[in-house]
Amino acid sequence: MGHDRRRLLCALAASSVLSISAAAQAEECWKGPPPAGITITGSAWQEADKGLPRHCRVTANTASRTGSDGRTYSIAFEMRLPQEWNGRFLHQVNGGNDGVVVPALGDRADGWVSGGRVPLARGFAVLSSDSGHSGADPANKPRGLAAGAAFGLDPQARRDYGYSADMTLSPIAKAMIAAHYGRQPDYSYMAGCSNGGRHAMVAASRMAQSYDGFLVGNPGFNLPRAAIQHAWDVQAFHKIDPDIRKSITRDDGRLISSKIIEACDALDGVKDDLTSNLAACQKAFTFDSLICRSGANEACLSPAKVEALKKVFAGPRDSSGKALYADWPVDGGVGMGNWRAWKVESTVAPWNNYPIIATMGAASLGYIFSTPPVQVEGANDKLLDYLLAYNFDRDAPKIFARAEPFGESAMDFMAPPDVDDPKLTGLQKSGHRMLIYHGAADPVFSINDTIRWYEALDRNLAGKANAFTRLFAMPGVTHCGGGVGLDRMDALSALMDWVEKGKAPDAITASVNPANPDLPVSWSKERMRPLCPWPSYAKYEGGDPEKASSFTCARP
Ligand SMILES: [Ca+2]
Repeated sequence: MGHDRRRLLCALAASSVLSISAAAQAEECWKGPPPAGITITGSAWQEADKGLPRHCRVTANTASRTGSDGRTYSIAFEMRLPQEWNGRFLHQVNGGNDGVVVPALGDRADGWVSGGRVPLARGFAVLSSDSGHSGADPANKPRGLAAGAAFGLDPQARRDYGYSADMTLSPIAKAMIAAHYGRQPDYSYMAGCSNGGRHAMVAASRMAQSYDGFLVGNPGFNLPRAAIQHAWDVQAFHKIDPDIRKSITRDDGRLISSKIIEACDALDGVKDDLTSNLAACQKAFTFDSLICRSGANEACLSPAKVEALKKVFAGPRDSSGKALYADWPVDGGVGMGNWRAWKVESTVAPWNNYPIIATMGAASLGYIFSTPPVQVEGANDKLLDYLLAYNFDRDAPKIFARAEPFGESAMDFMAPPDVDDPKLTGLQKSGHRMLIYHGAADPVFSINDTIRWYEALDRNLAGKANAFTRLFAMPGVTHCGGGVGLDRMDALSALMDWVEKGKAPDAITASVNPANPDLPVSWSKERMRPLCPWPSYAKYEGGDPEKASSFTCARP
């Protein structure tokens, strides 16, 4: 005990020395000692630049330890504390396998869900972390493309990635805000997309009292189950062509999208290349309509391609027919945006390391989501081989398995604890709010899974879920943006109005990203649409079809 205490004091003294020497070269912005257990590794004023305000950037870490795999772990994080503070705290939760301290801006740099201005620029104090492991750990380098998932060999690193790092950092960030500004934040938010959406949804279940509002994008709340889909997809597409990149070509992707639009476009009242009435579209389109009829070989697909697509969209099952993840809806964005990148071919940085991004899922599935871990070799062909050999009877149950030293299964540490029977008791009691958005053409996390989760929640709450949790489907939009849809909005302000003014979001106005190469040339760059709370959709009522005011949120 005494020894540990001396070590802590030494560490504090060392960090003070560091602070003083840092002050000599750059203008020091962190005053006073760090909260207990925190090592400040840097602190400097960042002058206003590129739309960001003058702010104090503090880099730090906590919970340093040696893992059961002999590697060194800590939870590394940064806080950006604007000089002109708006009194709010935003905990930014990040995507992929984490492992990197993404700059604490509060949103992607383009501010796609915060009105084009990142929360830091709007005056929020922002926290971002690596969730307890470093993807750049040199010891993992020999694992190649699987290096970023190798932390799955350590039980605590798994737990930190799943939920524990967020729980550790939340009070620390609030204490640092109080120390820096002299008072606690008036309001606290958590926001992220993809795995970040998962972080926020898990936090809404495990620590609802810690945040007034949760902004949840394309949530991978069933991430281990969704990773099984990668194996399912790869096996289906491999049957079309062993070079999966050629299985569904770019032209095929465009054809699938245009045929779905053709079948479903008018179901929302207007032909505008948007299939907003998602429920009706499922009945109006069949993949069989894509099959080449006798003699035709253009603007159609081979029976083998259609079989594979039907299999992929039905979702993975074991040999007894039990669903292992979810099915997928058809929507006008399918085949466009980042759909092919996730399913069959990735060409855009940073994912172009992988032939398809699904192979990143292979490393996660083996190292992080299987118990005991499967040490998948990190060359592209090895990752593919693992997915091709994945056995849905033998391997899929490993996401539910517990075996010492892994006391929690992947579903235990990755999913909200009440995932299969959601009640969100803590969130409901706290009076806090959750706003979820999800691209209808997301190829990674099926919006059907999110819809089913939301409908189960609503049933459990006798139709009152929308009092504190709302889900907004984004027609045509793929994984966290892109596709044939409107993927720019200010969901953050919608959530703030709900939390701070009690004004529930009955619709969120979305606009287009003018740089999106997949948008039809006929669309006005000024096009706007309401995004509607599920189960309603944007129905055309008449007037200028480029204007949001020509639509209402209607029940199917
Ligand atoms: Ca339409």
